[in-house]
Amino acid sequence: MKEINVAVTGGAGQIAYSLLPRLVSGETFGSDTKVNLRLIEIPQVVDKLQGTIMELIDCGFEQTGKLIATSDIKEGVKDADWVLLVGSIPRGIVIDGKKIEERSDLLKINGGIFTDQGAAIGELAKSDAKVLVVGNPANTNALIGMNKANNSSQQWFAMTALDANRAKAQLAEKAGVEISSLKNMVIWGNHSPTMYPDPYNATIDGQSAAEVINDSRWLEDDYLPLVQQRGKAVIDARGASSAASAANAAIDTVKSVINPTEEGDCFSAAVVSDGSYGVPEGLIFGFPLQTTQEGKIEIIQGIELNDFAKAKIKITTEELESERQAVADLIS
Ligand code: NAX
Repeated sequence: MKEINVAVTGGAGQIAYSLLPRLVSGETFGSDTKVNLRLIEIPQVVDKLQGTIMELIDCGFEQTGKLIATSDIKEGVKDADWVLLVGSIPRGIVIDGKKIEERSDLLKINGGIFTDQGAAIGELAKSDAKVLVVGNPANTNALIGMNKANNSSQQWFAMTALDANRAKAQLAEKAGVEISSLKNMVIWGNHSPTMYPDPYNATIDGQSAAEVINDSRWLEDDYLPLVQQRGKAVIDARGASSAASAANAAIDTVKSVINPTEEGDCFSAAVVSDGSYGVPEGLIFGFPLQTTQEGKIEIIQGIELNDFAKAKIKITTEELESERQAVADLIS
């Protein structure tokens, strides 16, 4: 069997609980690959991971390799092929008597975490390591981590696959078609309520989803907020944020990166902008991506954007620019 090393931060959190079994079951990396898993947590929580490890052993998957729990990020990411940065400090937490509600404060606090993690990954993870940031604010955490890693042969992604899955599901329901009919779902920009889920370029059985649905009022006034606010709707209904669907989206992203993209389809994730579609260079931005037969990740070019799309992409770009500004001292 082949062997790979996968590091996961936030290993005791609720997303990790759904994610970890699927990483070591053969489903994600293939039945011919043994997965050595390093679970990383803050020191106050790291002991709890022993329980998680017991459960993973009790699953009895033959693809499960060595299982380690640590609060030392360097030990966790050493020789990692994949690093899934799931852990972060949530909005609303009280630190030094102050409730953290402002996005700018959240950016700074998490920025501190992602500088150390980025530096350790750049130095110690494999030279071709792939890094997926799930912890929010995901795009800007990835920006900080990637800059601190300063290792251009590694590749950083921020997760927008959950948004893409939500966006597909809503279109499929409205059009009354199977979810498998939906292709080319692009989430442009930030993983935040400014994201632009693109119904014009998404296709239903090869035809523009917007044309099939043929209801621009619904698409522009109802559909966008439905997708953009879906995370909040789950919290309101469940009393906790999306976990199983977030874990599923992380698995989808890993699979999309390691397997060639089907002809006529794309996958959604945020990667560093090279200036494509006029997006300022260096931002971690949600683009349409494909994995080539040779395993290269490319931003798909030539997608047409109508005026509505351009206006929405401008808003999410401006938000990411202002986030970059807020953490300028962490990425210089
Ligand atoms: P939980 O609060 O259940 O778990 C987070 C875990 O991270 C905790 O166990 C905590 O101890 C750990 N942690 C904090 N700082 C750490 C550090 N420096 N090193 C290692 N571990 C650390 O949150 P959960 O529901 O699992 O969500 C995790 C993150 O995903 C949150 O930031 C959340 O906002 C984000 N999400 C991102 C999504 C996306 O699509 N990109 C969707 C789902 C989710 O909201």
